[in-house]
Amino acid sequence: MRARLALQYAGIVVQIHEVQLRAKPPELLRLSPKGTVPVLLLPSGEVLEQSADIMFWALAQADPQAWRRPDLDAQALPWLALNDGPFKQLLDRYKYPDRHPQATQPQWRSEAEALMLVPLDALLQRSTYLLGATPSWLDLALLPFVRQFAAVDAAWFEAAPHAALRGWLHRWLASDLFAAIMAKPPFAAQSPASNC
Ligand SMILES: N[C@@H](CCC(=O)N[C@@H](CS)C(=O)NCC(=O)O)C(=O)O
Repeated sequence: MRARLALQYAGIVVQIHEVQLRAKPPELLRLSPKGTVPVLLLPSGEVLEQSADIMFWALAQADPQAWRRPDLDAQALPWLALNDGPFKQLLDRYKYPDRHPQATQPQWRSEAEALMLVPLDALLQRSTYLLGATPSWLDLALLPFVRQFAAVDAAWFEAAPHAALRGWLHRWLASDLFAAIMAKPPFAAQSPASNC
């Protein structure tokens, strides 16, 4: 989703091939044997197989509102590492507690809350977006994961003491950019809105 958000923001038209993760097409595995999505094949033949790399590539093509400003990376990259590492792991455990019986679902949630939700909420109590008054690539990079987290138990997230984070998420989910990437291309199978 962060890749689609960045491509849409940068105005880059791509041919979207939706894949069923339980039946990965041979072409995907030929381009990227690791078998995860998103994968972007460039006209040059170069293959980008990490969502963050696709996001940065898109912003290098066009960044009309300067969402990647040189001074930001130093602040933003540690958050990306925290999100894609420990937070994503806790999110998976919170989503699928049966696969991770070492702790209960509320315990995984509390760990994730302390690690990520509380610090992000603190940032957003100080500014409208994660790194200031205007959006940056970090908002795009983290949004899909906070959205997934909120969706596990929406009632809990709506009542949790993270009002600034909730407001930020709601603003993004109500944005034209988000609506644009969630719109299904005409030929796509009507599968439920994915989290990827
Ligand atoms: N580090 C990769 C992770 C991508 C990833 O895990 N994608 C999921 C979908 S959201 C996937 O393809 N899962 C299928 C699998 O792991 O087999 C990235 O950021 O692009």
